[in-house]
Amino acid sequence: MVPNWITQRAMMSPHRTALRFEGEAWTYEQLNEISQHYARKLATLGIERGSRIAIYAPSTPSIIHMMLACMQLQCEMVLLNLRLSPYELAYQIDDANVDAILTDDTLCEKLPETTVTVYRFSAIESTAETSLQMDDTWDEQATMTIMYTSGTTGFPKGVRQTVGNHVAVATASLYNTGLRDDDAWLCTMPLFHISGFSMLVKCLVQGVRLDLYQKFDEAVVATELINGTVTHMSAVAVTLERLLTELEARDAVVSPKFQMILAGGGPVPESYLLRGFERGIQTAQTYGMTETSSQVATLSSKDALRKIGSAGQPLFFNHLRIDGAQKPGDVGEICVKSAQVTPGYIGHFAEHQSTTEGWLHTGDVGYLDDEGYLYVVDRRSDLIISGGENIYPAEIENVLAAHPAIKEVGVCGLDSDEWGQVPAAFIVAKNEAQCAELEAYCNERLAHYKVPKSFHIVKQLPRNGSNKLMRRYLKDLL
Ligand code: S0N
Ligand code: AMP
Ligand code: MG
Ligand code: MG
Repeated sequence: MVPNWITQRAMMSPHRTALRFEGEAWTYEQLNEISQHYARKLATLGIERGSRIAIYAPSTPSIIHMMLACMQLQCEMVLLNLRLSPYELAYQIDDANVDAILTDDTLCEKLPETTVTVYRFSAIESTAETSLQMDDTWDEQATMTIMYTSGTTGFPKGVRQTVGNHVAVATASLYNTGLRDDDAWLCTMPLFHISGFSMLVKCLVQGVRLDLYQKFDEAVVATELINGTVTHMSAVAVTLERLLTELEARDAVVSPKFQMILAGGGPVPESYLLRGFERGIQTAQTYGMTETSSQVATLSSKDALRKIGSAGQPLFFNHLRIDGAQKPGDVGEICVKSAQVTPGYIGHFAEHQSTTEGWLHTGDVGYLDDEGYLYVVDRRSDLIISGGENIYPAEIENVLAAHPAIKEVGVCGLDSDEWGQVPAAFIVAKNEAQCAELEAYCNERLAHYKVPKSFHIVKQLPRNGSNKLMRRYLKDLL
């Protein structure tokens, strides 16, 4: 059992600012009251402990209020990625077998047709409250969030993150970053990813402020850092680079009050870390994933230069191992054992074990040096990471293979200055295939970041002796 974070935090630091958004602010006491108010409205709609509720909304205070209300009720929240196409949303809504969908009024039209009841935030607002006492404690084993992450087969898997998983990260990260009462996290990362949601959890559990933004805007972020209004933020390589370029253009350094950027979600070029130092920024490279409820290893600032390029030592309560490694420096699959690791999946993948003898096999390749610092050298096989969003080639191949003009298709990632990597499609055509037509076909069915940036008509695809597509040789066809 763990205490109800929201009521516990409101009891311990009622008047401390919890959340800021576009000039408005809420204390912990206010967030507690608001969350209970919405929990009682949701209860009137039949939502109760254990209900599985999809949430589809942008990063504004409303989504925080709804998430906290769902926490109060101990619901399972399925957090839907705003960039998905209606087809992709429909798959997740169906796979998760949700009891209801909560959505921001502005996004209602973007939802696919569904038999599931959709409640707009405005409709929830005008619902009467049911009298209800909030639980003082929460079940550690209970699933709090479900986030879909793409898989090698092209079918996304709903990853469960329990109350205990989230507490474990918030605790472990404290040992790494330390904490002062006046710390504040700037959050531009999507709340539907663990990168963003874990910030909300840290802020509640640790009692620090969350400054929320609906979108990443480098000009706004640079100003906040220069003014020292926040102390921490998270970034992926793309947003870090945009921020650095902005600071360089202004010839500015950040305030000494600003402590660090947590950068991960994919490889972070060393040159960005060095450019950050020039601007007074400590950038802590971090390694983690949806299945580990966020960071499992992070480089502390004292090691920033000495160990540049490393994702750091494991956070204290985590155990890392390189599969098959005999000695430091041996490269192999990164395995993680900790209280942060998901207990498993839902829906189609409910029967899949997430761990073997307690170890999560991440699929990522790396090594530990002689002091136990992690170096990630390669991502999970075939995974493309574009601007921090994961794409598996099979997702795109499955869509294109259904197009009448296509006989065979293979997708791989190509390096991109803008996004790190972008997908490219290689096609053996049955008959005349127009690339613009194929692009439109993908645009309708896939999140836009998954739509191949280039289509290449080829005579044949590289295959091995057993006729298996060898994606790593696709680039050679260019
Ligand atoms: C990079 C971002 C901010 C780009 O979004 P932006 O600039 O707001 O784009 P839009 O204006 O919405 O759209 C403009 C056009 O750009 C296309 N587009 C948008 N994003 C991408 C993309 N990623 N790749 C390719 N194209 C993209 C749009 O489609 C649009 O074009 P059209 O008009 O044609 O549709 C945004 O992508 C972003 O926020 N990325 C980050 C996502 C993220 O959070 N990833 C991390 C996921 N991983 C984890 O959560 C695990 C690791 C982790 O927890 C972590 C990660 C980092 C730091 C800390 C942690 C931690 O451990 O705590
Ligand atoms: P996700 O499934 O969206 O949670 O993405 C997690 C994946 O991002 C990991 O499995 C890695 O492939 C990649 N990743 C995360 N952090 C790093 C890092 N520091 N360096 C390289 N790749 C990373
Ligand atoms: Mg993912
Ligand atoms: Mg933009």
